[in-house]
Amino acid sequence: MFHVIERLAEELRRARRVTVLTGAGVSAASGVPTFRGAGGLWGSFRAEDLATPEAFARDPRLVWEWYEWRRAKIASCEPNAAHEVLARWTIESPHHTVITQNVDDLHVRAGTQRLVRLHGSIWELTCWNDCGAPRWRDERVPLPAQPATCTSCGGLARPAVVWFGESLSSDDVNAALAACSCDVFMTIGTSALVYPAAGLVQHATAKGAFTAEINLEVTPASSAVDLAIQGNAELILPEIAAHLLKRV
Ligand code: BV8
Repeated sequence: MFHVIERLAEELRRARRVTVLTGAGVSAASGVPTFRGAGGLWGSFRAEDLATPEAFARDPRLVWEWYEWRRAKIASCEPNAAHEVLARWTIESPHHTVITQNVDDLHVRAGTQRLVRLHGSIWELTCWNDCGAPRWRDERVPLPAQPATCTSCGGLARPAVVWFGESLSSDDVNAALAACSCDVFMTIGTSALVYPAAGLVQHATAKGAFTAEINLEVTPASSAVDLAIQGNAELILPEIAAHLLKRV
């Protein structure tokens, strides 16, 4: 393990621009269930049943129940060492960017600079009927009304997250693509199954980045990266940070 950590630390020492893509695995140590792991969020539900506009149109109350359950869970979670190291890197260097698929906002709470939240935030809501009201933040758990209502038109409100079959914001996609022009690209704690996020590692490779993965398991990205490290992000990232502090 030592040599892969040292190898990645070496690349990071030499790098000017570093971009990190994170998934649910970086929040696992904080107690936020992952989607597909054991005891994952989707264990008792199927994504198609819940994280889609069709599901919401069919049964907004059920979809809100799932989000309220997740909001309550996430409300009691704190950022872990993985979030802290990544946040520190973005504070120490203006050329470090974090792109996350997570909607738990733990990267925000850790103080991460230059954060691209590809799939939105579970703490933000927007009008289901597109009445024109800008999205708003409401961290109350539970929300005062079920299903939640729009603060502007009083109609149905929805979580301001990107569901399957919905396009991501072009600003976020462009920011993520721009960040792929980097020296080191790391994909951490994601099963690399959901697009377009999962396509970013190929984009970074095409831009000449050294690519690395940190994950507990082998994923479709593992064979595409230059260096695949198997382990816990909350343990490996602090180890890499410690190597970077060592005199070279
Ligand atoms: C789009 C937000 C254009 C909501 C999420 C058919 C119809 C329509 C679309 C498609 C289709 N077929 C394919 C698509 C595209 C689709 C897609 O990719 N589907 C997949 C399933 C094949 N993508 C989309 O629909 C996207 N939009 O393409 O728009 C378009 C428009 C119209 C029609 C077609 C295309 C939108 C995708 C966004 C979906 N929203 N979430 C919410 O969260 O409630 S996705 C959801 O999965 C999460 O956001 C999460 O980010 C994402 C990926 O999951 P992961 O983060 O990777 O988590 P997972 O549990 O899977 O893995 C955790 C990993 O961590 C594991 O590998 C584990 O080993 C590791 N781990 C665990 N602990 C640790 C660890 N690693 C390190 N340390 C640890 N301690």
